[in-house]
Amino acid sequence: MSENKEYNFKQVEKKWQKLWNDNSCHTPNFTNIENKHYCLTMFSYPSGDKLHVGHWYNYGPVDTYARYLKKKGLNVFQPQGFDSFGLPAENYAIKHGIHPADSTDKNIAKMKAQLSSIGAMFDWTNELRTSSPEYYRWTQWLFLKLYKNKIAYRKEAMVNWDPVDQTVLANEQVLADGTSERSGATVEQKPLKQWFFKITDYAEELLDFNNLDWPRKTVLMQKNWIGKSEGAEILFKVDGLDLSINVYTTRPDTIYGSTYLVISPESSLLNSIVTDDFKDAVDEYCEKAKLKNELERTDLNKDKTGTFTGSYAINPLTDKKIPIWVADYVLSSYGTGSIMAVPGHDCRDYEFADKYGLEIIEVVGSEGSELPFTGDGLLINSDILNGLSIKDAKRKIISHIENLGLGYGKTNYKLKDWLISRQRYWGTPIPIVYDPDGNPHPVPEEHLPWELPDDVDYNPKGTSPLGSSKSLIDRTEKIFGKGWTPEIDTMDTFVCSSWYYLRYPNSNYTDGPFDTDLMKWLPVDTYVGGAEHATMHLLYARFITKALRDFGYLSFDEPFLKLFHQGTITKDGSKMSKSKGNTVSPDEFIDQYGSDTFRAYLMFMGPFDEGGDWNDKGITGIYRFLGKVWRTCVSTIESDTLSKEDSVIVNKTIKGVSEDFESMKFNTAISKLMQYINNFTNKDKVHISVKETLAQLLSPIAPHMCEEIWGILGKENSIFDEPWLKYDESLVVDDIVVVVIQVNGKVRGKIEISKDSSKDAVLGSAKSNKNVNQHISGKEIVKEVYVPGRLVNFVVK
Ligand code: ANZ
Repeated sequence: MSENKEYNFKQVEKKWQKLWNDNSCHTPNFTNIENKHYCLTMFSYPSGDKLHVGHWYNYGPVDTYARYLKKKGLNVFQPQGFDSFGLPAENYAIKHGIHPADSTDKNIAKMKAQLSSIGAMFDWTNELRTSSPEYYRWTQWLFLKLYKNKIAYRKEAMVNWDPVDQTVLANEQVLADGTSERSGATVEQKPLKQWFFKITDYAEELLDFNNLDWPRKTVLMQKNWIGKSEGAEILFKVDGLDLSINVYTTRPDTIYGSTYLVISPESSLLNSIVTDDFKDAVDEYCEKAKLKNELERTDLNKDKTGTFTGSYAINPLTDKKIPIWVADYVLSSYGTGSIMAVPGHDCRDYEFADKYGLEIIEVVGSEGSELPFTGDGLLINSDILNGLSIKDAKRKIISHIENLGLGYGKTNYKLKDWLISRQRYWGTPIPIVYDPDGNPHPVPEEHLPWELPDDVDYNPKGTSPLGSSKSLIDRTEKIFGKGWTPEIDTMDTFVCSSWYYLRYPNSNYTDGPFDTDLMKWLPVDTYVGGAEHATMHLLYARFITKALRDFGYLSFDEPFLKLFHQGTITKDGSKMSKSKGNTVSPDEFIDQYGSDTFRAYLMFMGPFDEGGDWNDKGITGIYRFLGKVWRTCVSTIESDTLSKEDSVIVNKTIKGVSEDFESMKFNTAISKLMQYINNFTNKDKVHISVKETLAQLLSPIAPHMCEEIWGILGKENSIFDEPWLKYDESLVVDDIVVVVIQVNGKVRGKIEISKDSSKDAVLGSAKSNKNVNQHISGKEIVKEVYVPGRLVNFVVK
């Protein structure tokens, strides 16, 4: 560290953090909408007591981007807050024996101090905490609006029950192997009365990503999650009964190949369909099915099971009697809960039919391929559909069954309504009370916030902790009357984060959830956070925005225009996270090398969207680099003139770094600045513009140091008020061009040459290109064509 003794990062960083704060540098001018840029990073859970390197990796680089945008002339708003309700905070509190409110406050205080050490442009005047009554009263307001508009509703449903955390989980919190994302326990199914938000009303609109600059992968994940499928519902009469079974199929074209029906074990039709002889076997089968979750039931690799009901249905097109089975590979929660099985063309049906000896009919020509054939082909064995393509056959059969009154075309979505009830303490109380007959009523707005009571044993016992609060029951009876009871579930924490971005522009607003005058600051222009939020938070936020728009509170359709996912920081190969216990604290590095060095090091680790495995070996390299920057800018004597050569370096670096910042390629921006400084470190004198350019380009990455350098260079304004540098086009034109080489008109290679190279030189290097050489060696070159700077063509015999 001796080389760097002139630069006292501790003093400088503290000094600027204080000055920036004292001068409210990070609160934008909220009245200037024209250049507004709302730059948001996903807020964090105060679940542990420390920010780790992974958090920094989200906040540091995004601040660099925000500072770059500010220098480009944008009026940047970068707020910060805490998603302080929810399981992580509650579990932490339980583990440490402290009330969640106290531990949350303490954790937030520590995290705030750490966040401040980043020296980011956070507008702390608009901080928010989702667990504060000033915030959650508006989460409750949101619930009431959804309730009034029939988007929030209550129903009994099978829910995912986590036996370790003793709570219901949303589908998204259950991993593909059927275990809980958080506790790792095998999730069970349990019936409970729950609150839901009807996100399915928005399924179609949520598939529209027009005008959004989002990662393709995330768009695809949301689309798959919503899972739109187009098909038909068709009625099959049950033989001998005055009853029909309605099936959902995406392949109505294959109806002539449907040789049996399957109904789900939960189907309410079962009782009427099962014949006496088969009742015991069916009952036993259905009991067993209860033990499996949806993922196990739909797993393609698992053995298919089922049992015959004793009844038959009539295939409405062939008039043939086909058996009705019950099997758990058919889910009650999708489509109509019953299917027409087509073993010739569906893998699950084929496996099932093969196992139980059911008839298999081929109805799509497979030209020798084995069954089940799921590809494209022409219809066979299908009467009126014979010879048609699948597409045409679908169209024809749908209109045919519609005409016969046997069914109709139908679109289905995999997306289910959002289950928001949690049987936990640390969350927003659901503002609902029940009259003595058990009917739900909304808590009138004048009673909001409907406060979370204190007199609660918050250790999980399998029922909602709020049920143990005497004060909550007393409050309810006092306001509503004797015999009235409160709802004791709290809301999923994802409800809190589904609207927080609306409140930030005025987080102290008391007349509503968000300051309507400031809604021009929305949508968020740049949103950065983890890709793991693709199907939960990011979908919920889109849904809530659309719902609030429909209720007349917002005039835009989407919350986040541009979305970026930072990569993941791993430690020894696995994701750095509190739950894995492999976190690394940034504090010691900041103490030893300073905040700027630490931030720059993180950004230098790899592409921002890829992340990387943490090790601290390279941090001294970055520390030395910043030391060089300091000495070059502060100690090197200034020369009067700027050579053409240096001017080219200056302009090319401005261009390159600007392009890198634009696409958040911070690691390559830093290497360009390293190359830049290497051009000047051995010179006795450098021109002032070399120094100024360096400080300017590096300022978003090392804000404290560059602000200090700016002052030393004699500037009175903040470097962040100084406009981003422009470059001189004429000085950045590359004199290297790529020439394509063809042999007999076919491209055989490419070479890079200097723009001014002579024809002979170009032809010489073209011939020595390895691949080209293979195509001309041993042959006679009859003609050599050269289009300067672009193309060479050798005509050979
Ligand atoms: C006949 C058929 C023939 C089917 C064929 C597929 C291929 P997606 O695309 O996922 O919507 N299905 C319908 N409801 C179901 C349920 N509740 N549980 C399990 N499977 C169900 O798939 C729809 C297809 O999945 C439907 O089309 C149905 O099988 C099955 F060659 O009907 B198909």
